[in-house]
Amino acid sequence: MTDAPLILRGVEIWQGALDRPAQEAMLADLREVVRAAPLFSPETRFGKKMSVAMTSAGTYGWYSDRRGYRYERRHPSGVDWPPIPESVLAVWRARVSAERMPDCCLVNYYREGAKMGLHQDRDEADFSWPVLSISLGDEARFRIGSVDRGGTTESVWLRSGDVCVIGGDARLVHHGIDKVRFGSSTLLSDGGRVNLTLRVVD
Ligand code: MD3
Ligand code: FE
Repeated sequence: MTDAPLILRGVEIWQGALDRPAQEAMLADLREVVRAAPLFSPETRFGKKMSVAMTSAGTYGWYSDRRGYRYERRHPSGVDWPPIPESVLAVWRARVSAERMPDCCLVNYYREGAKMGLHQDRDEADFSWPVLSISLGDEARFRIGSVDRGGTTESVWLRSGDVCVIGGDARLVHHGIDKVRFGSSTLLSDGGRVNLTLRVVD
């Protein structure tokens, strides 16, 4: 990789980092993950179901219910989360570190109309590790604010194969997904968007 990333409020966006064959191979690996640990839509602590469906791979999975947001060692069905696919770990190794692997790969699935409100990712123990995100399928408008609540925001469209690295001063910025242009990509035959976030949790 010789080209430089787009940088928006400290978030590194590597557009087109994964070519189509790499995206297809990763999606095939993710189908195995979803077979072992089916997608579910968690409830927020306000008792409202999220529009995004999700599951995880790795030692920890992200989970939410009326008791709040947290990492859990098992899928709600009681099974361990499946291992993070090698195709996904390879992206982390290339872009973040070969010294320490992530212990959570959150898989977000956006059906038609799904979105994610502005929030911070702060359930992890050590914010010195960046979060790495991989977008697959339909394009989505990603919004970035600042570390403090309120203030201005900026947005950028994330497309299939884009990789974001969020570290340093950007690690605690507010961010969200406004909307997905449903059916804009041919990667998923039924449409929709998959986003992976890789994190070091503890
Ligand atoms: C900026 N997911 O799962 S990925 C999430 O596209 C999440 O599904 C979005 O936000 C999605 O928590 C955005 C890009 C991203 C991921 C983590 C971040 C941006 C971030 C952490 C801090 C700041
Ligand atoms: Fe987030």
